[in-house]
Amino acid sequence: MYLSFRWFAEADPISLAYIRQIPTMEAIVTALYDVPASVVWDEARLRTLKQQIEAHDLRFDIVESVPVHDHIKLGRDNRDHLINIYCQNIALLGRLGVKVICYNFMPLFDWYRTDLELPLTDGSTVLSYDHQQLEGIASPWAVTLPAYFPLEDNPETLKAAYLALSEEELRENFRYFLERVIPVAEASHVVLALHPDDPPWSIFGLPRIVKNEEDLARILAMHPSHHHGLTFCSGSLGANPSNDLVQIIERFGKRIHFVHLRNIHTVSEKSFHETAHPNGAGDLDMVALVRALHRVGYQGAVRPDHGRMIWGERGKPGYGLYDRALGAVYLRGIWDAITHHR
Ligand code: DNO
Repeated sequence: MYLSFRWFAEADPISLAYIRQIPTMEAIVTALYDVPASVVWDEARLRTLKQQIEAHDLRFDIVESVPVHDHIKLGRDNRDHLINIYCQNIALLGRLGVKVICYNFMPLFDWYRTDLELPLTDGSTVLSYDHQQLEGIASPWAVTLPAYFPLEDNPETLKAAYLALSEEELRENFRYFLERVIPVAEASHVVLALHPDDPPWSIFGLPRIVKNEEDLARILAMHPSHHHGLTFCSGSLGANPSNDLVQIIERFGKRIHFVHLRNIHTVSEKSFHETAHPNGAGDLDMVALVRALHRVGYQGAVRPDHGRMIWGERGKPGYGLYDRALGAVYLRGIWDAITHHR
């Protein structure tokens, strides 16, 4: 594995110079976050981004995400046009040397939390999710999380359309998308890495199709190409304690193209909060996950996913510098302990 770090470019209070100082950090994970899903990305802007990253001796080889337009997920009549734009973005990123595109197929919302600043007893704050609280939320759009792309439709209209869509229909719309983008990914030497649903269950009554091992198996069976793969995200899948994360890594290892590692603590059913990365800080066994990744021969990027806000840092919820840097070094330490032979 090698280390990578998510950076929100000009919208990020953290500088590349600081990220560079995290020991053994190799790559930046980013995107053009202000561009809606119906638009082909600007090549000049991407080239500038790449130069900036490389000027700090880091690589620009992972994009997270290229957003999938809601009309594609809904299977609307204009989907071929929008898929074509998606294909143009894949080809463009491939030309720029990007190797991995992380994306998701979650209706309307990307990830979701009900509290962005839950205080822990150590004085830090974390992101948390409580399903009961979610059900009482008057406006789902009151919570703004990092990495949401601009919506191009009225959200209530979209929500109503999704509520009428079954999981089976959403899955078929995913298959339709996949059959058209995978050949382009192959020709562009880019692998696509589908991110699981976060949290891994239906929210606001919307269908979700990437929640557990069975979903992942179905999805991978839709297309045999190596370019159709997964982002393994411990915090997303791990929020459902019946997901066996080690088993998921072992079963789908060859199709895992990108890894997000973070820890969480489950408070009660469908209620959890994030924690620092190490074993013991949360319920997930990070050491077992890294060992499993090593066993399946994983060679791609790992990024320390969300961290706590510590040491007085202010910034994007979950995406501060300090705790993610601690997480990075911890994960790297586990990897070294497994792989280092004198
Ligand atoms: C949250 C992230 C997600 C992820 C997308 C991938 O922190 O893990 O926003 O980037 O779901 O498309």
